[in-house]
Amino acid sequence: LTSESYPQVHRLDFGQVTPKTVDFFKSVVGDSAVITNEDDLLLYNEDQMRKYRGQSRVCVKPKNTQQVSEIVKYCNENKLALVPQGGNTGLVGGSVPVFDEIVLSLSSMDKVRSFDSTSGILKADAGLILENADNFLAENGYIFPLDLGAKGSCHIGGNVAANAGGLRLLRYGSLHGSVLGLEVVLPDGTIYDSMNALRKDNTGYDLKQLFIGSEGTLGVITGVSILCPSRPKAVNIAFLGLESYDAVQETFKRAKSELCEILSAFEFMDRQSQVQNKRFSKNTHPLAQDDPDVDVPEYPFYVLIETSGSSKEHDDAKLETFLESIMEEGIVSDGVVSQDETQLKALWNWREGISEASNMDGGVYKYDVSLPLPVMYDLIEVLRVRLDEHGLRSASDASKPVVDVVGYGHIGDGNLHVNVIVREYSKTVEKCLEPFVYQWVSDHHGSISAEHGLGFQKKNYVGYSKTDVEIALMKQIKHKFDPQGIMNPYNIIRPDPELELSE
Ligand code: FAD
Ligand code: 2HG
Ligand code: ZN
Repeated sequence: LTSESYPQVHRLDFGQVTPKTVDFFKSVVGDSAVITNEDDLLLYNEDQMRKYRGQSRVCVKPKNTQQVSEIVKYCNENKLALVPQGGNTGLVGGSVPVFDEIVLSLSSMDKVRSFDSTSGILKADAGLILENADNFLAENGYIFPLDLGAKGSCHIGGNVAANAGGLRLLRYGSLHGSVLGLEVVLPDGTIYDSMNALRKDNTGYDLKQLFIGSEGTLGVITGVSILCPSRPKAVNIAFLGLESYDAVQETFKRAKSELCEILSAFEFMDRQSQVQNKRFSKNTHPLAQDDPDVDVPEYPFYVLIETSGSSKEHDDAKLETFLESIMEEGIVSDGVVSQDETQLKALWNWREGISEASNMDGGVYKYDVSLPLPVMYDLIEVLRVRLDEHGLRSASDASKPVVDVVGYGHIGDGNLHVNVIVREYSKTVEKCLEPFVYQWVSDHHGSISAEHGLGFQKKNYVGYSKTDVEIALMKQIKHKFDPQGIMNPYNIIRPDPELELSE
């Protein structure tokens, strides 16, 4: 079997799903939790960018860890490949099958297991939707230490599997710090359980860390135990317009020193990202509220700063002093500050909407990179020039495949999102971008994946960010956990030579 979508990749030697397989799954999870209808399967076969599509013939939705274990054990014994799937919001083609891998969806495991309101430790099923987790915590005066635009669909288990970064990382750090324990079904069906959630436990290797960011290749995460901070009582947002990327960097430096402990997010967006957002949004641009004739003001860069603290008067005064000083000094040209909860949400929605707006013209090539701040935005400019030199880019000429390149991201984390908006996916554009982007990032001492992972998209390019020694160790770990290679087999790294994919 050769996938229609990926003619250069060949199916590895796994077993086929048969009526017997389906019967076994039904005997474990019940008839209604096994999906075999082609139309219904599309939801699980295709990613949300409509860029990656597999041909799975079965999706199984276990309701508890024991059922996951029985399913996975059976798959291992019969050498059947499978893809663990959360909310299917991943952006690197890792959450959907490449060929006919079985989809193991965690969506029926969505309960809070326990919450300790003294320590702030939440224990929950992996399939709990991030927004539901955060709403539950809000009722208890706590906050989930991760937030991202896909919160309404993504699962906390998917977040852990992807080691998602998101909008709160600047304040609360990465999941490698806040996840205290995991429950994972290993590829042979064994249940690994470290849900006891101790903040301190130096008894040997910290095994749970291996699963954070493993993208479904080492096991199925079924439970998450996570340390949640108290919910800040006072939150403010300032949305600013700036004349240059240098001014963005200077504002970040000043925000760190002058807002200090109340700074909780620092996001940047270029003008092209705002134009794209405006094309698909009914809302007025945050800095065009007084002039409805203006779609997007002329500033080349925009910044969203969030402060979070415990005292509104204190935070308001601090933010005001900071904004006055950077505006008086001409570092920032324009800005608004949220006046209430509704405005605050609207400003975040504006920032979070860029990802989806970039995919509204027909397709998008997304690159998610870490780079030293001084050269970060150069990548966007270099790509625009490159696409122009190849005659591929025009916002107005529909015969050109590329509409534009937009840049935005988590400046506070050194993380740039490059979205190359296309009218349709095309090999010509892809070849112009890859491996050029990865080489450029490597030459500038960055990482080819800051927060979205490698998935299927970048599995062949890991060498641009990891050494041979690191890759060899990763392969050994994969082999140790999953000797048959059944778990998400076409993701993250190429398998060992005897399983090598042909180019
Ligand atoms: P999926 O997409 O279903 O899966 C992601 C990967 O994890 C796959 O490899 C899958 O096999 C594996 N997986 C899923 N669940 C499990 C499990 N239980 N056990 C083992 N493996 C599993 N990412 C960021 O880092 N920061 C952002 O700010 C951000 N914003 C986003 C905004 C939008 C609008 C969208 C669409 C995506 C965004 N993402 C962001 C991408 C991000 O990785 C995901 O949204 C999220 O973390 C994935 O969770 P999910 O449940 O949808 O996982
Ligand atoms: C964000 O920060 C997400 O909005 C998505 O990580 C980025 O779509 C993207 O490229
Ligand atoms: Zn991001």
